[in-house]
Amino acid sequence: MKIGIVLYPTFGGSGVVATELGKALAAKGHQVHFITYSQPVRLGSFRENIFYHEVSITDYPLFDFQPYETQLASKMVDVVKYEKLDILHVHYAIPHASAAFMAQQILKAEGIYIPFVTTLHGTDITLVGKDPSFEPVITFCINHSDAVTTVSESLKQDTLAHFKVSTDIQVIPNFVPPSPPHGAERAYIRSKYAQDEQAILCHISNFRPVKRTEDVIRIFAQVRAQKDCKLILVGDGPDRYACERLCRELHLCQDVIFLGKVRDTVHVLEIVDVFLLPSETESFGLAALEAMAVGVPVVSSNTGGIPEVNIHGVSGYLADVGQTDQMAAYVLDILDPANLQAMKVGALQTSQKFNLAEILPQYEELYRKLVQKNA
Ligand code: GMT
Repeated sequence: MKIGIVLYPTFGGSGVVATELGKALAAKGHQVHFITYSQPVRLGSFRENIFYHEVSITDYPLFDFQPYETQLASKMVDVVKYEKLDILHVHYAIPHASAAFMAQQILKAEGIYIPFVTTLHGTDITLVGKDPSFEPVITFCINHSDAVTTVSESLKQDTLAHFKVSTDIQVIPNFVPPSPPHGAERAYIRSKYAQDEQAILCHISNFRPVKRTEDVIRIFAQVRAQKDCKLILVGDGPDRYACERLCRELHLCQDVIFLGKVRDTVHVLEIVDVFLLPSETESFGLAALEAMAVGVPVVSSNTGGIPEVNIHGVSGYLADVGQTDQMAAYVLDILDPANLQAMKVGALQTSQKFNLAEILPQYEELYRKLVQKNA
């Protein structure tokens, strides 16, 4: 099939999933056309069957706000028409699904029918979507997509609760692609950040308030009081400065490493012992799954879709949002040499449910059904 994928090209989970999905489809022989405003972070170098179409944004002095949605819709029309795409898959409701609908209508007027799948990733529904000013557009887009998927059952229920949905929603969970282990290099890299006897805790996010990154520092402070350890923080965003300040206040600076944005987070995850995700809400928690997939247990909050990914007592532990004492106690429990190995195995095994090999055919099947229906 010839598949167009529309995504946010940044470090966010939705962009990561969309990019990895496209790469996996291309590896299976489908022709994949990414359509967005800059090269997706995880796209990597030249690969067979992958094409990238950049939406250029006009910098015209009349516009205070650039009409990205219109330019995106025009680009979709162009790519569908001239690359002869069979289907569009848009990640995130606004403005991708609304632009897809517009493109579909334009093409219909020219006698071309292009079905589009909308995948909801969470923030489009749980945060942005709750802003009533977006509600009519999001509801319309959901109900006029040829198919809608969510990345967790929890997000499906949230969508049904917040919008008047008249279409079926299929849950297709996120996945992690297999990654070759680093072996000997891993020990060398680890030695640059911690002594052998020190544990390494880790958190990866965009440091937005929903991630509760200051909780990460507070959990670490409590663990650090009982056990020699380091904390590696990956990512950047609005709450980073508050975290740096908190580290100074709590005299933790020598043990907390802020790496900033990192492209291949798997290499960081390979050297850590416990991953922390104390978010206010998460539709899925891709970062936690990525940690589990390299055998790193997770201590997280228990909201949204996280309990569908992190299984309490198996792949890590869950606690109520803000319960940093409880989370710190769980970290210490995992780091106990009597438990660590079993938890690592539990994390790895649990992650296998989200193997690429399990998830990819679900998208292919969905595309096939829609393409056949519209043939
Ligand atoms: O979490 C973010 O701020 C980024 C956001 C996004 O839209 O990329 O992540 C959402 O989608 C990810 C991929 O499906 C999920 O793993 C995250 O849980 C979800 N974030 C939230 O629901 C807050």
